[in-house]
Amino acid sequence: FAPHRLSVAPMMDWTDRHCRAFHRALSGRALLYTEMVTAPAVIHGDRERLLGFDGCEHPVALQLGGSDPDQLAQAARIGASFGYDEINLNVGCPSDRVQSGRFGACLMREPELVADCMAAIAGAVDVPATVKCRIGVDDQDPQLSLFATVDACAAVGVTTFVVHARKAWLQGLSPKENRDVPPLDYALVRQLKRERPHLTIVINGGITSLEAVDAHLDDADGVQLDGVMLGRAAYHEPALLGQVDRRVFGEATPDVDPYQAIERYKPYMAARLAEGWGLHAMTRHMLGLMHGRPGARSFRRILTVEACQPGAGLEVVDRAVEAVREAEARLGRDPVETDSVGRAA
Ligand code: FMN
Repeated sequence: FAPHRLSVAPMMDWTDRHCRAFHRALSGRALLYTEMVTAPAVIHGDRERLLGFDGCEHPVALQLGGSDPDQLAQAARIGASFGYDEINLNVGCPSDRVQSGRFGACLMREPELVADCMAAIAGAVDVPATVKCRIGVDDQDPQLSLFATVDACAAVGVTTFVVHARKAWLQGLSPKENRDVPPLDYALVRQLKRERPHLTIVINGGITSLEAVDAHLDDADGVQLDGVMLGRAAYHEPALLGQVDRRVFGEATPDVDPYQAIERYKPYMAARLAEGWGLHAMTRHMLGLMHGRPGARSFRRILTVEACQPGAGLEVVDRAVEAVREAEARLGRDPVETDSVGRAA
């Protein structure tokens, strides 16, 4: 059992509990990460709101932000008591808010502090304590900064590292630009695995298709990476996840198509609606599900506009699905009528 073989990245404002439950409707095996939650928020904030999740989400990892070992230990303990399967430390987020709190990517400059934090987390919980990091920041030499962070953490017993294979440039780039502009260095991540073969190394950054996932997991150069983490691709084209149990984890199960995923997600949505959640809180994560299919635009529009109306229920989801089925049927009858975004082809 290799839970890290395919994971969905922590994404602030995106991978909330509803999103994770939806992704779980597509894949039983992918490891799902929460958004980053800061250690002080876990300790002092509304824990149920920040940490509550549904049992269907397992395996699910809690990502913490912070740089105070005692606080992180306390937050990790609380996370473990909620039932998270892994506690992950964010050593990659470049936002100003995070830098001023001295955590996230700027910790790439302080490997010993990261190791202290990881020792504190690992000492507080029985579940795995893992790191998600960049290869370096600013003018650091990534050959040195990546190995320094990994080796310091490995020395205190950390065995699993997710590496976003680019630097963060902490001056002058927005967090969004920091996910695209600094160049990717996949070769360095493979080098890390080659030189530290006993560690579990997961690669992340700019991986947009299952063909690319296969290529990263291939051991063509004698290096066998342990896993791939997908961020934006999994969010914008979640149908990808419907193939990963078979294709990446080697399960004998058939793929889950988007229609089946919606049916599987419905009981979760019904339960949350009954608790008073708005439909849109759940459907907003589904907008890309029909990506590439005729009717995808109508699907998105119905789930965006109608799902926001007060009292909107699952009938809105049914209407959105129907719009895709109708467009597919129309296209079947007249293949030149429309393309995937509804334009005349
Ligand atoms: N990375 C984190 O470690 N913690 C976060 O909370 C976090 N929030 C993100 C929010 C958004 C909207 C996006 C797009 C990315 C975020 N990231 C965060 C970075 C992703 O986890 C991932 O490392 C990055 O998007 C690169 O992977 P990708 O190219 O597959 O998207």
